[in-house]
Amino acid sequence: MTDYRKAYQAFGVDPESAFETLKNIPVSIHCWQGDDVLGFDGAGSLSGGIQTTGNYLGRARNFEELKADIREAFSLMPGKKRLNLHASYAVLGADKGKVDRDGYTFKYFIPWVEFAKELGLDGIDFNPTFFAHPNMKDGLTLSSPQENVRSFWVEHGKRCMEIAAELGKAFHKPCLVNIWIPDGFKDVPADRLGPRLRLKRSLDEILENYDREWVIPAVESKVFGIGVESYTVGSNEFYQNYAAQKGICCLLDNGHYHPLEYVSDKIPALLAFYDRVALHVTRGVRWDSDHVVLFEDELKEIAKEIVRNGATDKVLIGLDYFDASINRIFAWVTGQRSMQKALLYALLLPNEEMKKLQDAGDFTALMDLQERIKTLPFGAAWEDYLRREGLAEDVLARVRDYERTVLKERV
Ligand code: RNT
Ligand code: ZN
Repeated sequence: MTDYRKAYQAFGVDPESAFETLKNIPVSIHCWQGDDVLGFDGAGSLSGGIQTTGNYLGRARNFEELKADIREAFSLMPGKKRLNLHASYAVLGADKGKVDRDGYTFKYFIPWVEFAKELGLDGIDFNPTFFAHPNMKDGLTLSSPQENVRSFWVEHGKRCMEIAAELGKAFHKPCLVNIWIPDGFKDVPADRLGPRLRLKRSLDEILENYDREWVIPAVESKVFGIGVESYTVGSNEFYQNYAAQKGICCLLDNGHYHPLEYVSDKIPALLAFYDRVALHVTRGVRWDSDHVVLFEDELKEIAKEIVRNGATDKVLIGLDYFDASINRIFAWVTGQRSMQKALLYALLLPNEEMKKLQDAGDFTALMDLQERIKTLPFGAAWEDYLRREGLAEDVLARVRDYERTVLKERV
């Protein structure tokens, strides 16, 4: 028995069962880290208050390149993986330019299903793409006062619900459909209620008739975006009330709140009311900057709330970051590994013991325990987990190799 196990066992923690649990927690990995969120359906640049910065070599420019990069990145990621797709990644083939987002069907995603099956993934999650498209008018989509604009996006939402049902069936696992819209205003609005009532109506229409067995709808709120600083239609209160009333899911993106609000605290608040909570795990630096997820304090707190509330099957974990200033494969893998690390860290805590101390009001002993476990040999446990997954810590060497042989050719 290696030493790290003894160290954990002294605190009543069994690393073996932690590894076993971790292996079975799915993490949904976003496809959009590979190509700076551009997709395949014609958007030349991003819009809607989100931004990818940097110009690192090797951006995936098409389906084949993105598949190759996903294959490489996923081969370096431990644990159970799902793929998170945006509608803008439809593989349109000869229909490109002929069919718009309100006409997308499952057939444009069959190549993704085949690919995900080839990689042995747990399933695919899905997102309608309400940005980077000429039909965003005055920055609005589902909340637009122009009926032709609003109904175009409602149709897009409906198509996505239909596609998601097929994706769920294809893997026999429900597909999370996350609705995020960029709608908002740069400056002081004259009407804050009207757009929200229109958004409510649009969502009602999208959700009129979806497959409850295979689709899990979620709504993602936001506090503000670049260029839409003054008002966001889909705010936290709006979506939380909407989700509660409709019996759907809230998706919490930890870049979407005031910097002093913590998603780690919101998870248990929602678990008191909802069967499921979905996450976009990201790292905001001063704003919703979507930096690569790192093994930091708030990530650990988020993981603790998932693990110690017995919520590993209630919290649907998805990743959402995009960095174009460093090697994109490295960014992808580092973020996913950080999530896995945080989950392992949380699984290796004497959670029951700590709860008991809290309930007994022994905050002195609790502080003592919380501080002592911080210096346990976590690195050795992590390495052992990686080894069991057939992996090692040396991501950089592999990534550099791929950069030399594949990414550098993309000019
Ligand atoms: C934007 C939201 C949204 C997007 C992705 C691409 O602020 O976080 O989830 O990042 O859908
Ligand atoms: Zn997000």
